[in-house]
Amino acid sequence: MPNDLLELDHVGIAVADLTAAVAFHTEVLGLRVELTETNDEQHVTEVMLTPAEGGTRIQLLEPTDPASAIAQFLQRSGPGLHHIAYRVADVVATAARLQAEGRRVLYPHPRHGTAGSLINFVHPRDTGGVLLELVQPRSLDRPG
Ligand code: CMX
Ligand code: CO
Repeated sequence: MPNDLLELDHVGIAVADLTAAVAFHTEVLGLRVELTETNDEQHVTEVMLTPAEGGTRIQLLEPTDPASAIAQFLQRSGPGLHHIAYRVADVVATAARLQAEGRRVLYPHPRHGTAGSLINFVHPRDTGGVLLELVQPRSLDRPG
């Protein structure tokens, strides 16, 4: 059995109003904002939040471009659950393994994700309906 999906890194939620969504998650749910950043490759502004004892985080995603994946999702489905992200040690290797099994990996090469991570995605039609993100965190020997 493969064992390269190490942890659930985050759950991604598409939002139309980031300020309102952050207010709900902090003031009502009590999550703590870990970081806010704009990702120009993904055309999103995102806020990553952590529950009281840590663990899997929540990623709120607001589109910065009407043609982006998140903007299109909002148009079709409205705000809500968008993807789940697994942490991996080697995103190229895990993507290659899944692709070799005939699943559609969305990028030929990893792109930049949160906090200097490397990311790729597996198409929801090849995973039972859930968009999967693979996240290789930035390591100390791979700055930036
Ligand atoms: N979750 C589940 N199903 C989804 C979905 C989602 N997030 N987005 C689309 N789908 C479904 C649609 O409902 C549709 O289903 P049917 O075939 O049953 O009608 C199908 O997928 C459409 O597939 P498509 O036409 O190939 O693709 P879309 O234009 O809808 O785009 C996707 C979907 C996943 C290819 C696109 O969103 C994408 O490229 N995503 C990767 C990038 C991304 O999501 N970035 C934002 C997050 C950034 C981050 O986490 O850092
Ligand atoms: Co994500």
